[in-house]
Amino acid sequence: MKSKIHVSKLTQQHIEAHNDAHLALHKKRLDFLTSEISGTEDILQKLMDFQVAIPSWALGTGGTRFGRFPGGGEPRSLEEKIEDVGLLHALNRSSGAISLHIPWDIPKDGKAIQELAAAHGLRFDAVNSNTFQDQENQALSYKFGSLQHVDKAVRRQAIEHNIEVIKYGVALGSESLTVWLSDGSCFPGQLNFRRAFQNTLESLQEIYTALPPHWKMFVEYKAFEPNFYSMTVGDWGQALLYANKLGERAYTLVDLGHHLPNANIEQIVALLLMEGKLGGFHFNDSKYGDDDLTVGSIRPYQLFLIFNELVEGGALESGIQNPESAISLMIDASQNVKDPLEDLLQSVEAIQIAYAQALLVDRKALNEAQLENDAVRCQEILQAAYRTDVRALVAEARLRGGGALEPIALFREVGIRNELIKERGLKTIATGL
Ligand SMILES: [Mn+2]
Repeated sequence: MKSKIHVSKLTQQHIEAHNDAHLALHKKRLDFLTSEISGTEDILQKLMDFQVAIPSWALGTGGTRFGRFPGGGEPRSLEEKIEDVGLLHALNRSSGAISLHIPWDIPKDGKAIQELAAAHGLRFDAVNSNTFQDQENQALSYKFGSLQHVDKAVRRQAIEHNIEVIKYGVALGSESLTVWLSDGSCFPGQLNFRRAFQNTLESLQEIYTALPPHWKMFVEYKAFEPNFYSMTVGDWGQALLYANKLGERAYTLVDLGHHLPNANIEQIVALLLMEGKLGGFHFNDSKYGDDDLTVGSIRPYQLFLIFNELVEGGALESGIQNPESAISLMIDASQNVKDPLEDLLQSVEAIQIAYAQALLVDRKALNEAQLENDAVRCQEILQAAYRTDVRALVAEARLRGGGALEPIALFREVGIRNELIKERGLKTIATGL
């Protein structure tokens, strides 16, 4: 697991000195936890194997339609984005993948970029196409949709873009394409629903046909925004329809922020998993809509319940044994008020905590209680796991992997943001939304 640290701002010595300083307290916490629970070695191994992909578009501050407030030292190029993800991975040893967005991150030299990523211990997760914006020099507009468009020429342009994204992905060693469409309508009657669906399906079929044999396609759904009356891939039912019609290498992708309020996401996850159509996640958190907040910051119990379903369905273990069947785990968040790198460290840790807690659930006892319709005991079993403080286990997994006991504390101790600002400048703006 240990790979050489390639980040100039953070050295092996920084990590070792930090860990030495925090070791005594960590040991105390870990000893207490291991005396309370069983199977810690198994959980530790699973945590060490567990990797979450970082999106290239979350490394700078995001913004809203009202404005954007860059925090300084944002990556100016794809190389610097890879350096930032390498930094996160060196700190937590669980951010070993990066997900790119085209055309924001077009690699000029695929081989060189792949080598740079490998030097940081990173691989390329899904590549993402973008037909929700018009790019400079683009012949036709996506104002009224892309793959659904009434004009065949617009659909053709959007299909070609997706095929181009696949080619960039192939050059980097990526093995999946995520398609998120903003297509839909803002007013009743604006769109013929069935025609929009059929056009979208036919367009997706052409893209699917262009996938290399071992590639997967992820169809991401979203309930509303930017279209506010209908979305052509609006929920998991529609995404599943497309995925089923496309073929066995097409899957749905669950973005936690893309549901109507109070949707039971864990149930959606369980059923998609049962159907073999759960391709992956975009993790984030929200209170109102697609808020793109730090994972686990608002509804950590929901996150735990989702991981409970993943563990129950064996989704994460089968991926380790058989990478072909692995579920893609990606973060899709955006920050306006936090340092984006600190935010990502928090997000990855929240995911690891939810995973570790889900591994603690006494599944045999839960199954028995379910069969006896003992709702009280079912809740006790789930919440006993959820209320266990597993942070020492997650820290131990980081320590064993060569990372830092307290990644955010070390990030601040070393003054990494200031180093990035010195090198890149205060007024840099990373590509993205
Ligand atoms: Mn997403």
